[in-house]
Amino acid sequence: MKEQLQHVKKDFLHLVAKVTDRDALEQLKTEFLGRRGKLNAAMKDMASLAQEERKLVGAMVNEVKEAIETAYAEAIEMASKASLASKASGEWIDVTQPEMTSHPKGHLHPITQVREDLEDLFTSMGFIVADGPQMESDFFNFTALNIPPTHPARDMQDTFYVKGHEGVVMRTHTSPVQIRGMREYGVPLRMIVPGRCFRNEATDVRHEHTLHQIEGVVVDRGISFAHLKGVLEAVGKHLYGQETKIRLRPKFYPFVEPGVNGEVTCYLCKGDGCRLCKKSGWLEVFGAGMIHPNVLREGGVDPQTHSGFAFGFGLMRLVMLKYGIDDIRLFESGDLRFLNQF
Ligand code: FA5
Repeated sequence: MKEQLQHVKKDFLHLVAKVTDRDALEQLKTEFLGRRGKLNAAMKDMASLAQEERKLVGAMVNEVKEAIETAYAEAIEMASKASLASKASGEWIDVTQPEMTSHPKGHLHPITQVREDLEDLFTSMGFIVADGPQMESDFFNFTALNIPPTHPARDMQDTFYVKGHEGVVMRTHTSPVQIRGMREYGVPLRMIVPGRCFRNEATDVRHEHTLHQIEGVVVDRGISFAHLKGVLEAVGKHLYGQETKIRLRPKFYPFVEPGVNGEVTCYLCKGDGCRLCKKSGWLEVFGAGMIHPNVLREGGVDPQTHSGFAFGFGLMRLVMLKYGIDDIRLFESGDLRFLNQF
């Protein structure tokens, strides 16, 4: 049997040296190593050998198999190189052709740049970045946020309704994800939600029908208004410099209690009053407040044991303030004269 095995190896090495075509090489390998191949045929009496002898023959079988596989791999590599070389010999390069002009690289939209910068800031404070649907149910966008169908607060955020889909709207704010986030991740929760929103508005220099917001939500035991102020101050300083102060004044939002309107000291006049801040020294950038108990309940959180705050930044207005952009409609205009400045 040992002799037979040596023959198999010798035969293969002899034949493989003559073949240069990949298909023929594969066929040859099957002829030798396949189930009905020559190697298996040479091993057919192995079962009848004594144990010691079987061990020796087994080792030889492995050695023959390895030698065949190595020779096969080398032959395949040579066949591939040869086929590439023959292909290349049929091609040519015109060295007199002018150099290909490189394609100009694009860059991130200013809204994306500021959004990513804020995502970094919030994740460094332990927040997760979550997402929610832009086509939202009327329930999550309004009703679950304490704005039932007959509530006058619905008029403040008129939206687009989806034809043929009763009870579906284009979301007017990122606040529905407050509830979705609590349901999905439970408590304690530290989350921001950047995203597109839509409002049925007459557009002007400060209003767009498609706008970007960043929602922030923190829910845990013992969360207070002081925590909210601390986080908002950190954002204000990050965006507009260390000397920035924030001011919170009462404002009604049905889904928070108490609710506030948040302003930062004008970065242009440092609070003295100028054209940008309409002489007030303050710039309005967000809505915020302590999450209403009804909203916590909708999120599956017990208001007896947990409390939380939420805020919503108008991302476009933040970017306008940062770069001194005076017309919000430029963002979605696709005008390269505007975009190339960032
Ligand atoms: C809200 O949308 C609340 N969901 C914010 C909030 C979240 C309050 C959590 C309390 C707790 P408001 O309608 O004020 O609030 O909008 C928030 C910000 O979105 C505004 O300050 C403004 O910067 C921006 N915004 C609103 N409407 C438009 C619009 N048509 N175009 C551009 N930005 C807008």
